[in-house]
Amino acid sequence: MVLSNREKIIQLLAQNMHTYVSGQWLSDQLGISRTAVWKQMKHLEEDGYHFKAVPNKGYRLIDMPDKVSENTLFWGLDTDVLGQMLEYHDQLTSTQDLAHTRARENKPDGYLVVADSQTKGRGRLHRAFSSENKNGAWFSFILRPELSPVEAQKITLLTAVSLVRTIKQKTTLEPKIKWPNDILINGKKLAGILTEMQAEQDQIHYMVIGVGVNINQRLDEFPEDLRDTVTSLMIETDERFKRRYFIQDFLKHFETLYRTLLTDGFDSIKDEWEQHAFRRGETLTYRLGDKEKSGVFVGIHETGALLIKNGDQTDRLYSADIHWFEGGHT
Ligand code: BT5
Repeated sequence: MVLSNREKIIQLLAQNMHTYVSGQWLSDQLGISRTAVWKQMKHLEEDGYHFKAVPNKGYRLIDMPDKVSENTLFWGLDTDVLGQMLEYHDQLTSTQDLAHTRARENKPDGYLVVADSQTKGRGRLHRAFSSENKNGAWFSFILRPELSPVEAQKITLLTAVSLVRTIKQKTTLEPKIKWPNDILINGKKLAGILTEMQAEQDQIHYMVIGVGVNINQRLDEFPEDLRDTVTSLMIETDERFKRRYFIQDFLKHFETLYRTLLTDGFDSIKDEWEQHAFRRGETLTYRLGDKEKSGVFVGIHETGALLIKNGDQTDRLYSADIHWFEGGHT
C-alpha cells in the first residue's frame, strides 16, 4: 500500500507516541521539507488531531479524531501481543473470513482484523449477525493456543468475561452472560462471540475469535425483526462511546485473562463467568431430544457445559433448546 505523506506522518507519530519527534526527523523520514511537514501538521490539527509541540524536542501526538483505522487502533494499544499486528477495512464480508485467510498465510498469534461494517457478518450455525451499520465494533483475531481442542471452549468463555470487564470498566451497566456466550444488558443482546478453529485430534492449529458488539446504534439501525431483542451501549446509557477504545480495552482484558489461563489455570475465570451468568440459580426449562425437562442452573463445567441440578443429580448440557425467556424467544 502506498501511503500519502499525511498518512506517513500519522503513522510515525502514532508509533512514537511516548516520545517527541522533531520536525527535522519527520522531514528526513519523508524526504520533504520542514515547511511541508509543518503544513501537513496544520491540516491534521484542522481534522481533529491534537499535538503537543515543545521547542527543541518536537511534536507528540496526544489525541486523534474518533475514527477507526489502523493508526487509531494502534495508538494507545496497551498489549504485548494481541492486536500488535492488525488490519482495518472499511467494509468486509466478514472479519472471520479474512482472519481465516490470514491464519492460513501464517500470520502470528494475536493478529487482528477490524471492519467498520460487514455485509455478511455471521453467528453460530450460519446464523446472520447484523453488522452492516458502522456503529458497532466488529473484529476477529487469531490465536494459536497450546491447548487441546477439547479445551477450546475455555477461550470462548474467557472472551465473554473479557467483554464483561470491558463493559463494566466503561459503564455502570450490569452485563450478563447468556450461555453459551451472548452478552445481555437488561435482558437484551449487546454482543455475540463466534469461535472457530482448525484442529486435529489433539492439537489446535489456530483459532479465530470473532466479536461483535453494538456500541453507538439507535434501535432503528437494526433490522426490524431484531428490535425487541437487541440493544447497544448508547441505547442503554444515552452516551456515545469511542469504538476504538472499546476494542483496545477489550484486547487488554483478553490478554490479561489469557495469561491467567496459561499460568494459573481456568478456575478464577470460570468463577467470574458464573458470577455474571444470566439466570444462574434459577429453574430453567429446556427440551432435550423430545423431552421437556427442568432443573436449577447451578454453573458451568470447564468444558463449557451447562450444569443443571435435578434433585441429587447434576446434568451436563452440551446443547439443548433452553427456554431462557418465559414464553418468549430462546
Ligand atoms: C453470535 O452468534 O452472536 C456471534 C456473533 C459474532 C459476530 C462477530 S462480528 C465480527 C466477526 N465476524 C463475523 O462474521 N462474526 C463475528 P449467535 O449466538 O449464533 O447469534 C446470532 C443471533 O443473534 C441472530 O440469529 C440474531 O437473533 C441475533 N443478532 C443478529 N445480529 C445481532 C446484533 N447486531 N446484535 C445482537 N443480536 C444480534
